[in-house]
Amino acid sequence: KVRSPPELLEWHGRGTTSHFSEIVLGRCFTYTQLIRPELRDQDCRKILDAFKSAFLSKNPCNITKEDYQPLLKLDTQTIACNKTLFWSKLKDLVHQYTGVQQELVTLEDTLLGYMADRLTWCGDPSTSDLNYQSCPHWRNDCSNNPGSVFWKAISQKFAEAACGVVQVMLNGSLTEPFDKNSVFGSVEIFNLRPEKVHTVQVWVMQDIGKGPSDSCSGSSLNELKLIVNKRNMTFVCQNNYRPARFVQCV
Ligand code: 2NF
Repeated sequence: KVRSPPELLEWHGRGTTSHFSEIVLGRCFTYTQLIRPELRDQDCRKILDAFKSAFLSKNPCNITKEDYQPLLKLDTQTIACNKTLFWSKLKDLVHQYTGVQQELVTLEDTLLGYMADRLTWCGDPSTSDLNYQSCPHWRNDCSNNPGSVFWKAISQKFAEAACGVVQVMLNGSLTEPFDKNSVFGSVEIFNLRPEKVHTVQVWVMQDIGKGPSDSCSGSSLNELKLIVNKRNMTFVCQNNYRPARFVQCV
């Protein structure tokens, strides 16, 4: 296919990350050989093929969760109870915190989340190639694009697998720390299994230097509390959880 000049870009989002396949394959080997050697028998080429088959040669605005099922089936990783950490609007702080508190597992610490983090990818119905020029932007083009559907599908599976107490880190410097349109607020919270998850423990973290505020008593967190209680789980909320406060300072 001939490269289109920049003014004729099909979509408004950035194109597939250069060397996408090599990065995904390399990350898969890094993860399964070095980070979680108990997964060393996973077949990374098979995983990469299933990943690409989910979206190659397809309309990148018509991707469904089913497209990713073969990939999700290859991932057999389990996560211990009480170790799952969800987050919304606080990606950097969460990963700084899990850097020191290595027991906790975010989606980006699972095989599929680790492989895909910060990458973009899409295909095109008229070719079997990746589209390196542009991919649909989730707000400006379409929500059923390969990236958004992937994150929702693996977020759903991650939430369904959680058990015991789950932790959630939210951004207390926003007027709505709990955003019901976010992946956490629309997918993860509704896919926790109350038979397995007894408590949702929320840490609301404020930016350093902002005056004290009590987000846990605000209307946004109350909305989350109502959802959690209605689903028969216990809601616990803490403002500026101390152990995470320390990593904010460094
Ligand atoms: O990129 C990731 N690592 C990622 C993306 C989406 C969802 C991770 N998640 C999982 C994590 F495990 C968290 O528990 O969901 C939770 C965070 O998602 P959120 O939507 O609650 O939080 P945001 O900070 O609003 O979004 C996280 C990242 O995803 C992008 C957003 O730009 C940010 O970089 N994002 C959010 N919604 C969409 C969407 N519909 C999206 N990207 C594409 N399509």
